[in-house]
Amino acid sequence: MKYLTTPIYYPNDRPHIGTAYTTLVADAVARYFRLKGEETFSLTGVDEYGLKIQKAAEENGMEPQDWVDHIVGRFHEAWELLDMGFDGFIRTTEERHRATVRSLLQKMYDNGDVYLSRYEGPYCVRCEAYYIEDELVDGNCPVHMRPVDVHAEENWFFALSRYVDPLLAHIEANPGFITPVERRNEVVGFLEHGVDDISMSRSSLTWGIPLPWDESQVAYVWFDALINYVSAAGYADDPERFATQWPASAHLVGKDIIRFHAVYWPAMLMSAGLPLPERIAAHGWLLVGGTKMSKSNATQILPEELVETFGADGYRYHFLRDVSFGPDGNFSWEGMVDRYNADLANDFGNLASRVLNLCEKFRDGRVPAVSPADGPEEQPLRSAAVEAVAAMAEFEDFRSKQALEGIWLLFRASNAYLEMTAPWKVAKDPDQAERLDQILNACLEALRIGAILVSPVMPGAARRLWDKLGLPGEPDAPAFADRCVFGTFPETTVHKGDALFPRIEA
Ligand code: ME8
Repeated sequence: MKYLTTPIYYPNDRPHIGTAYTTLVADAVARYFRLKGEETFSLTGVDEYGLKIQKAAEENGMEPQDWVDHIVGRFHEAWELLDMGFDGFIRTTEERHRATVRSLLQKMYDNGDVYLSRYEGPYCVRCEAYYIEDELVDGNCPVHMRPVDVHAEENWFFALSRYVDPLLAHIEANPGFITPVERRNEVVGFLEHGVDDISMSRSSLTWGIPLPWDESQVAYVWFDALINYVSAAGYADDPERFATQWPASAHLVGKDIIRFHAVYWPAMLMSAGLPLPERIAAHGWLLVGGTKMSKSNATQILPEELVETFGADGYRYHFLRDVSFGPDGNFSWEGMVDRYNADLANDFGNLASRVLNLCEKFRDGRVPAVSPADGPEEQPLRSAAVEAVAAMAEFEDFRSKQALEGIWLLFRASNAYLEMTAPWKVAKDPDQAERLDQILNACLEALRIGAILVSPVMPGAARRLWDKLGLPGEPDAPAFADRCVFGTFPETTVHKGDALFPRIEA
């Protein structure tokens, strides 16, 4: 079973294109695994406790529970708008999560890894994280570059330092545990530098999950949030599913939260006696005008602003094609328009309209199921189909850009094939009727394969093209490799209809 997760986002505001990026990669990769025929569970959700949310509620004059109940709808709306097909959505205020958190924390306590101590130090509420003085930049939080608070409390501490050696050993033995390698090195460096035990509870806060052994304190929000991955896999409410679903195949996260996922979380799991996730895959930041796109800055862009112009498929294509998973990526409106027009309106959309137009014009939309020729003209098309199918494996490593580059070889080869075989000329010669059928059949077959291959990235466009091709069933049915062998396109009634991707004027 493939189990993929996104971070659970803070519902202190609505989702922006940065939040949507991780969610999108997870959704596309989960769709890829389903298309491959693997049993898959994809998870997203919201992180509803903690000081940050309590403050957001106060600022809006609401009780925290009312606030999160109100704002969670924005996440559902955004994910629906972007055609995200998640199997699970978790809210940390759910009972299944509360029960799981209490059970896991109790295990850590019983294991002798938890003790009472006094904490005093800098705290960034936006990060919901403690820092040590050395990490501050001019006294500011290194992520948000804003002043930190000083927190002083008697708290429960987790003996994180005990897990440094086992963790380093695990990272050493499992080179794919933290990717990409830059993040792995960062984590190893952090661990080797010496790690302090960390406070895992709050006495001054009520908006959280009470510790089972000391109800006067609530769990520090990260000690509750990380456990969502286990709660959503059925730990408390569906042990049978939990047995097949845990450990997760991959936690997808932004690089801002790598330490929580690659240090705290595995240590917590070791302490609670649960297996570790197979992989923590971190991506870079989405930058707008060179700075990190975030909830608090003025450059915030919301998905709906882009979907209005580019549609959900255009949105999904752009971010999956242009932002590599790993390094930071820059967003620009101009770049998005150029990419859309070049790849979607031209290469893909235009190909579909030209082919469907020829089928309507010369064959009334019904092309006989003649087996496509296998001559020198067809060779590049056939090899491109094989390469495009092979490129799908790039999704295994979240390399959607490389997968899409591979798929585009097929569309480019199809366009070249059209130019070379010039069916509009062939149609003028009645003696060449069968050759025309062969050419059109080959083009339709390329489109059929293309529709299947783009379905993880553009489920809507894949479906629309499938309907235009008059094909039965679904483009995203399982076992794509078998379904993408270049063969004979069946005799269906095809129709051109509206453009798949209308051109956008800059
Ligand atoms: O950190 N570029 O929630 P959060 C790319 N609740 N990705 C971005 C981004 C950007 N500019 N801005 C945000 C939390 N993200 C915790 C997580 S998990 C147990 C708890 C994405 O709402 C990226 O995935 O601040 C980042 O890690 C996440 O949003 C942070 O979301």
